[in-house]
Amino acid sequence: MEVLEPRTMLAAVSLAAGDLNVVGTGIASDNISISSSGGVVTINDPDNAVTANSAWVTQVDTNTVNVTSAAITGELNVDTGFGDDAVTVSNLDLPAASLTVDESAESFTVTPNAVVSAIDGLSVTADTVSIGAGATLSTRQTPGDLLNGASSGDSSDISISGESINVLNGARLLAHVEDGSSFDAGDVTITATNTSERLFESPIAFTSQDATLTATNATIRGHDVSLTGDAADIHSPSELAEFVDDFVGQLKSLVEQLPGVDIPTFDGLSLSLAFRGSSSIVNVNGGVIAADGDIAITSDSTAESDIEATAVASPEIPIGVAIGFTRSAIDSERR
Ligand SMILES: [Ca+2]
Ligand SMILES: [Ca+2]
Repeated sequence: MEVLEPRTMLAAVSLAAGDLNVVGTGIASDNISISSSGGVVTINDPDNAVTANSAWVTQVDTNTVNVTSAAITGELNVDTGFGDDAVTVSNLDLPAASLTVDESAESFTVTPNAVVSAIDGLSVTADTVSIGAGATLSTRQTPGDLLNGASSGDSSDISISGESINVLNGARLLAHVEDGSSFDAGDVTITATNTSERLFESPIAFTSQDATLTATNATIRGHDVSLTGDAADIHSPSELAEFVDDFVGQLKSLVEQLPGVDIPTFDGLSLSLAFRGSSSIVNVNGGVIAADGDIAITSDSTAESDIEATAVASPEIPIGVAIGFTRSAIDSERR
């Protein structure tokens, strides 16, 4: 009987120079939740151990640590590393810090009706971002109501980027100051982007690179407010040629499955066929977008398909087919 070696998969939380660093397990899938109550920030991962790794961080149980929020005077950084990682934020008050979630997170979720306040800024990058219905993200400094209270200091920037971003019904992103304030508003920048270069999965494949930003009945206020969708499909033809060489033996049966391609009578052929697409959609349904600077809503997509056939079994019949789709849409409905 094989005995598995014990493995240590720990997330670690440490405070250094005012920065609270939440470092995930590395390759394991982290499932980190962050919240605060009564001036204490709690970090929990129900799936992995979380260890207190410095002074000011208190071990609560195997999966949970606490930190006094006033001790966090720089950034609260979340770095989840490799693996399919989730970061979830519910009610969170950072009265002296910013929140930064880097691109190592696959998903970032704010729970419905949560209030997340970080006066030094909010910066989130994840493949999928979901801001729950009725939730508030704020960088405002105000003793009053986060929407209508008078500012007591500058507001910081809110930046959110990902492949799929969904601001659910009635959520609010607030980086403004009130009219006539002597303080400055922050910018709100939301960018749905998908422009990475990908490998081909097979010589005959449809792959699409999509970026989607949806905001439903959202309130978004700041200095400059921008909502952007940007998708581009990029590849290098040399990659494709290698795959075609590998798959050439299977091409005949694949070609026979394609409607409108009438070449099954050839025993040997080389075919490279790729459908490439990209779409970028920005969808704003209702709500209020207000800026004392500029408002920009843009959507852009490009697809490239410049492949070439490599003739292997039948040099006289090289076939190359490339089809590129591109779709770019802005759907904005103001009430
Ligand atoms: Ca991880
Ligand atoms: Ca990851």
